[in-house]
Amino acid sequence: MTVSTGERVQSVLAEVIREVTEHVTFIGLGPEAVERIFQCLTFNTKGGNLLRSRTALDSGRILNGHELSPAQSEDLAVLGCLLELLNAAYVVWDDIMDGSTTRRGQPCWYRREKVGMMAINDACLLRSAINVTLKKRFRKHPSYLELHDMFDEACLRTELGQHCDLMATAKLLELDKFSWNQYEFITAQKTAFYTIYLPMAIPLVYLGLATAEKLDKVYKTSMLLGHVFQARDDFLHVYGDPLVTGKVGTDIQENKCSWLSVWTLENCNDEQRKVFQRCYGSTNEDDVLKVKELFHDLNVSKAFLDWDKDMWTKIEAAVEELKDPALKELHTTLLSKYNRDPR
Ligand code: GPP
Ligand code: MG
Ligand code: MG
Ligand code: MG
Repeated sequence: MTVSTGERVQSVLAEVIREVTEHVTFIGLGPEAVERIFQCLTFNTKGGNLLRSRTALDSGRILNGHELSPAQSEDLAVLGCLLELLNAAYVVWDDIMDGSTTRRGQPCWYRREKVGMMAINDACLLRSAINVTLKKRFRKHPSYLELHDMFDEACLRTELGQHCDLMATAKLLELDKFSWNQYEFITAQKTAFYTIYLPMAIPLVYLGLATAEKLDKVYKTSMLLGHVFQARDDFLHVYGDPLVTGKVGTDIQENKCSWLSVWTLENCNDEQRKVFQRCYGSTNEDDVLKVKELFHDLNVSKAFLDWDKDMWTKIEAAVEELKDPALKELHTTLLSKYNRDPR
């Protein structure tokens, strides 16, 4: 019976979670506290699409000429799971910061009974679980230090992106400072680095195949795809069906520097700008409706879908230009994991 990448990652994730709970038991945590950590690790890594971990394992296979030893395959699945733990930590924190209510069709972790603000520490633990596993599994591996550095760098980048994202929420970044440059910085740091770049760069480093040139090529295409990935997320916050996305959007209320807000500010007339300035970033339902009406009047959704199509063509062209056959296949496989159509 063949096991799909998703199934493989899922079973390795269960093993990683078991090892982490074993480690905290060894430190001296009591059974109730250990059980609570187990619940937190399990709940917050469940129900997603495992895109990052599946990509890490598939990328490793492609880069190694479709042949991985059982140990390599296990290691790459573990490294993929560490990306899921990183994502889980950031999503738990992000939902608190964004005042979100649901995630993957369920109440956000911090909104669950007997969790509340304990979720902040839970997210710290989700992130620490990465280091526990790295040390346990990779301490003797030649790439250990570099892998450690990559996770550290990803944390810094993501937190810097989130910092700029939250500057808008806190209204420390005025609407007249919203720009495509600002938006591109946010998407590159808060999303592209850990979501797109790491799942391809980590297997390169783990397999000892990374060169500055290869990493640079992967970085450039990752920034493009990560930008589209985040822009689609912004689009779906307003135009997506929560039953499909699993989350109710709060970008308008939270004054986000999103694709839709930057485009609107660039394309509205003076009257419309006044409405936008008055209503954007407000939790009042009428204000939110006025912003949505404005999006409708400006046909923002069409502008977005046209932009998305153009970007996709640009990304395919960038992939086509890659000379290294393994890197090209790596990217083609990655693109096939994303829908051409964002809706
Ligand atoms: C996604 O932003 C970005 C993250 C999950 C990174 C969070 C970083 C921290 C340092 C906490 P988003 O708010 O657009 O995602 P979503 O729409 O899924 O809430
Ligand atoms: Mg956010
Ligand atoms: Mg959010
Ligand atoms: Mg979002």
